[in-house]
Order: sequence, then C-alpha cells, then structure tokens
Amino acid sequence: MKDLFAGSPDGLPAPDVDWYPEWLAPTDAVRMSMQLVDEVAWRQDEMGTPAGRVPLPRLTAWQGEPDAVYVYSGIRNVPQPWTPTVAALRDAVEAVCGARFNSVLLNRYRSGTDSMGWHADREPELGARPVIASVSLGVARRFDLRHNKTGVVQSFSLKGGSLLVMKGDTQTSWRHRVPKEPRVMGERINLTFRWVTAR
Ligand SMILES: O=C(O)CCC(=O)C(=O)O
Ligand SMILES: [Mn+2]
Repeated sequence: MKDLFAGSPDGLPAPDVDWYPEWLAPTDAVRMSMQLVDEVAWRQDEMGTPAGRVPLPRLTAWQGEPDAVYVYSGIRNVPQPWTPTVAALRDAVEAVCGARFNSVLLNRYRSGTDSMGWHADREPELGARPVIASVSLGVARRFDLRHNKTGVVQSFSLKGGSLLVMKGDTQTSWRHRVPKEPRVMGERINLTFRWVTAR
C-alpha cells in the first residue's frame, strides 16, 4: 500500500497530470470556442442502455489522421479531417507536451445538464500509458478523478483556456467524469488529443 501514496505530500494518492489552468489567453479561448461551434461537424450519438438506445448527454465529433480509427463506447469513430482551429490547438498542445497526437475527441456540453459518466480511456489502440491532453473552452465545469483502489477523488475546475495533461497510470489507476451541474447555463467544449495506433 505504501507505494500508492509515494510522492504525495498529504499522503494521498495523486493522479499523474500536468495542469495549466490559464494555458490560453482569455480572448483566444473565446474566439476559438466560437470558431469550433461553426467549423466542427457536431453529431448526436447514441449509447446502449438496459432500457434501449438513448442519446448521449452531449454532442461529439472525432477528427484526426485517416488511419486513426478507434472504437469508443461501442461506436466506431472514423475521423473527420482536421479543421483549422483544431489543428492549431493540436500544434500548440504538441509543443507543450513534447508528444504527438494523431486524433482528437471533441465533446460539446450544451449546458450543465450535459455530462460524461465515470470511465477511463483504456481502449487498446491508445496503448498502455497514454498521454491524453485535454483542452477546455467555454464555461468552467467540474472534472473528477477517482482513484480505483482507494476511492480518493481529486476535482478540478476545467475553465475555458485550461489544459490538463493526463499521463502515466492515470487511465489504469483512475477513472474520470464530468458530472451534471444543473445550475450551469453556458456551453463548454472539450478536446482530448490522443495518439491512436491503427488496429
Ligand atoms: O470533457 C472532459 O473534460 C472530459 C472528456 C473525456 O473524458 C473524454 O473525452 O474521454
Ligand atoms: Mn475520458
């Protein structure tokens, strides 16, 4: 058990993340969110539940290189070509992370009642210890990371212009979610840049 808590000053496990709360200038963040609303082919996907197929509580899009196909929540995502604002963000994120990304999942939370449930990004095509770079635009939303073994939760407020880089064992040892916050009114767009190995 001791190893779990190594390197954390308060003795609690901590996710392996790099956090840049003010990564983009506020004016750039606002401009980019407006551009993304227009230039991205947003779609309403469905997910299977015991009660049948229901719409996902958010809009999504997938962009990347043509061979970066991957299956997410049972959905086979063939990427759309990079659009200009997404490609610009990809280049900037690659420079900060010192890593390459060949695809991005975009999520558009239309209001606080849109959300994403607990999950880890553990698809085989992402590899064992993926670097996933998460850019947020628009209104701030809570992002929870929960440690699998201890149940410890670390929460972030992912405000517009922030960058959260998840790496190391974050996907194998933790789950994450964007909970519903019914009082939040505005829109949020999140981009998670990934490297996908073609199957
Ligand atoms: O919207 C977020 O901050 C999280 C998105 C996410 O977890 C994902 O795309 O897998
Ligand atoms: Mn995720």
